[in-house]
Amino acid sequence: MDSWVQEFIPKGARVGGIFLHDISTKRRSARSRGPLILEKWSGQDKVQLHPGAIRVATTNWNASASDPGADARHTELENTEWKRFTVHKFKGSATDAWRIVDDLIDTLLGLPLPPIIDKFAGDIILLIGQTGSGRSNFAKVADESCTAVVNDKQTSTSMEINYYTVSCSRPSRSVVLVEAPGFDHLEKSDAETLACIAKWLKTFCTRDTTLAGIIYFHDITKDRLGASYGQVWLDHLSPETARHLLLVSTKWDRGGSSTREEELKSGAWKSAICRGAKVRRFENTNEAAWRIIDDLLGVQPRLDLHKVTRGLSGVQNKGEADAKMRH
Ligand SMILES: Nc1nc2c(ncn2[C@@H]2O[C@H](COP(=O)(O)OP(=O)(O)OP(=O)(O)O)[C@@H](O)[C@H]2O)c(=O)[nH]1
Ligand SMILES: [Mg+2]
Repeated sequence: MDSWVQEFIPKGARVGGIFLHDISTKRRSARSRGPLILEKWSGQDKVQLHPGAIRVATTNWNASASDPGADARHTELENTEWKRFTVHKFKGSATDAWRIVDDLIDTLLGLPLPPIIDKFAGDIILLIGQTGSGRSNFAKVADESCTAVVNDKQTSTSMEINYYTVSCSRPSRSVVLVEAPGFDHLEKSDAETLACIAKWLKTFCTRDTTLAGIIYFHDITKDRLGASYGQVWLDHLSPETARHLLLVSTKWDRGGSSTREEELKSGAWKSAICRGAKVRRFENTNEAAWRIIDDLLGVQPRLDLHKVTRGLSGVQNKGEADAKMRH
């Protein structure tokens, strides 16, 4: 089933399942747990069968015509193991078959379609960095009409991945900015954040999607650098990813200093720069935002999204290994 899904089912398709159970089977066996297995089955990260999208149908009623226990078995299973599912009796006619299929299709049509980003959606740029470093602000400055929400509070409320399509008219281009929860988040550990980015990219982007690049934001007014998995990720970047990485400092209008920028270049950012990452300042204007985006759009060939996903997933192990080395 897995390989069939891989080949024929497009990512994000709404998929339902019908589990058939022979009602003439008198003894309950592991087989009747099939719907539960179906519910847990996650085909190639593409198909997750929602309990509402599973129907159970009991079959072989003709063979059980003279068996008074068949109805009782059906009812018992319906009230116990199959409690979460809609259960039908399939008595062998085409009308019966279509009743079950139509019922399932009605449910499937009501399920929301997950957002799917493919190569036609535009170039993808990943926005990462400490919470509050100004990622939403960057998206909003690039395109005022985008859905990014700039947060002036001291606590971040962004727990999930958000993405915004931003466009610029002259010359015309549009990109998809993907904003992950920030590092150092009160509610989410950095390791969870990295795992969340990797899972999101894997689930919602098709295999042909490529990344134009990654922007790592840093608030230049911050007095101290903490140890974060973001830093571990920077230290272990592949040169291929580093070529598509911009280390962007923000909030210069609040009093940034070149000394601090130099300190970053010769310290925390050094290994990423040596591998090919570039340093930029964001001066909080629309032109500055598009200069940064255009910088990334100019780097060819595009990044393989799946290699980046693997890199992000690997950081957790490296972070833990580094922590052990320090102790
Ligand atoms: N003056 C100034 N303020 C900025 C700049 N960038 C961001 N800010 C402010 O910094 C605060 C946080 O900005 P956000 O864009 O919400 O930061 P974020 O990285 O998206 O934060 P979370 O998603 O909540 O983790 C807001 O009050 C912004 O107005 C900048 O370049 N200059
Ligand atoms: Mg934000």
